[in-house]
Amino acid sequence: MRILLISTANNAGSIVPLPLGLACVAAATERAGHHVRLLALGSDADCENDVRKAIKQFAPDVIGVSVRNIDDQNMQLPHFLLGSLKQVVAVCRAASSSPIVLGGAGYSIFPESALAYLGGDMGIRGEGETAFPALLSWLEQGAQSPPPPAMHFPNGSHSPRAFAPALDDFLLPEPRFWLDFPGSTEMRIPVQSRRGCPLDCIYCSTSLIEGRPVRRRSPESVVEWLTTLRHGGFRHFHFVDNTFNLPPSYAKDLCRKLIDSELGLDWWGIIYPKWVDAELAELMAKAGCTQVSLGFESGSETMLPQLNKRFTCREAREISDILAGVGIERYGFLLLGGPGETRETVDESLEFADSLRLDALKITVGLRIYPETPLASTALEEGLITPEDNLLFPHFYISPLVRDWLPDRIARRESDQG
Ligand code: B12
Repeated sequence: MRILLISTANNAGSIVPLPLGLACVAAATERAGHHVRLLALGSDADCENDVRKAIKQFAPDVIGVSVRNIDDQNMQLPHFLLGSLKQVVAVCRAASSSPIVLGGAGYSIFPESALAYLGGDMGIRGEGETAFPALLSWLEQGAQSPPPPAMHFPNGSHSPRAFAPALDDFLLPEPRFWLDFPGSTEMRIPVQSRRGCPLDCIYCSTSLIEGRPVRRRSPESVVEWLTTLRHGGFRHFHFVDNTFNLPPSYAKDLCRKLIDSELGLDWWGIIYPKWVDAELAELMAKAGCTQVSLGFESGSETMLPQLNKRFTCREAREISDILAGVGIERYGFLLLGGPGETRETVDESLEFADSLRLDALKITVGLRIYPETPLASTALEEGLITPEDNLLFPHFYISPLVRDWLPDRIARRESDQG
């Protein structure tokens, strides 16, 4: 079959990520014997014309659309990002009668409401490498048998999800794929070594996207892939794993193999402030880690358990110091306004974050409410949302004890700091 896969870019954050997820789906679809064309739309380009042109030239039998970001999670000035994607789907619909399939991280959080809002014919929740080729065979055979796993339909019916237990069988994009993106050799190429997160922070949507158990690629295959990319001219990488340091034995093994490979890489990873000892930090630095996102989110002993964080302020501080000690830059994150937040806990968090002498600190006020999370239940109990609310459209939690004060407090702090 002829398969057109579309990704969109947007200016929701300071970094515009390269479409790793869709590239993985494209590789699996080609391997299954289909003819694939990938259309990565830019944020300022004339997207609708690009879509019309691609459909006219390629005449796809199926169109897959990747839905990554729903919104920018900014309570003060929320940007809902699906309006332009809805338009892209409408253009596909007008230019082609082929089925339109939705998938992606954002889609997987809201499989029903995103399908309804965007107007796709069907969606796949979660990873697409097995599910999308299975869907294509099902369509080729006339869609007579029960649908393959992870599918959602506009009438609300869906088939159960399935997660691959290990990731080595899934292909990764080759260097030539990234070379098509202007400036990509200077950008951070996304790398993924693990999927899934068992940690259950009260607000987080990751388990809806990737499931809870940590599923891995072998460190050997990650290093093999990075070697190919290095030889293809790429040096800068971003490990997009939810928690680079989980499990720590895997993280150490991966770092050791990276060190042995002598690739001279420079990479960024996301660290949960627990399970990092001096040995891991040193291995990370030697393996090329120059920056980490350090997601402590709060610096208050009262708030950490409220957010279901499994570390203490002391542990977060020790890890921050260990990382600084080996020369890794630390980008810290505070997420303020969660259940139970008070002026005192906010002040504790700000003081804590300042005392870490981070290289950068991002403060978010108000927590984006995702479905099926403990935060959504709390918001419901407290009357902040109702069961009828469609959470696809951004709703935020902010503790009633700081609601009238916190946004100004943080705005003032940020303007004071220039
Ligand atoms: C790493 C990451 C980042 C990194 C990206 C680094 C990089 N160079 O790529 C950084 C830190 C820059 C970042 C920034 C932001 N991020 Co972010 N990010 C992630 C994270 C943790 C992983 C994404 C990833 O690369 N996954 C790996 C790939 C392989 O998986 P995938 O893309 O999901 O693709 C698979 C499936 O979804 C599916 N699939 C994908 N496309 C398609 C298409 C079809 C047709 C099918 C069938 C299947 C399919 O198959 C793929 C392979 O299995 C996710 C959370 C998560 N666990 O998914 C959040 C996430 C995507 N980010 C999110 C957000 C909000 C943002 C920001 C807006 C935050 C901000 N305010 O700045 C910015 C936006 C940046 C931008 N302009 O787009 C949200 C999106 C939801 C929402 N509310 O919109 C997520 C889901 C986190 C969350 N809150 O739950 N992010």
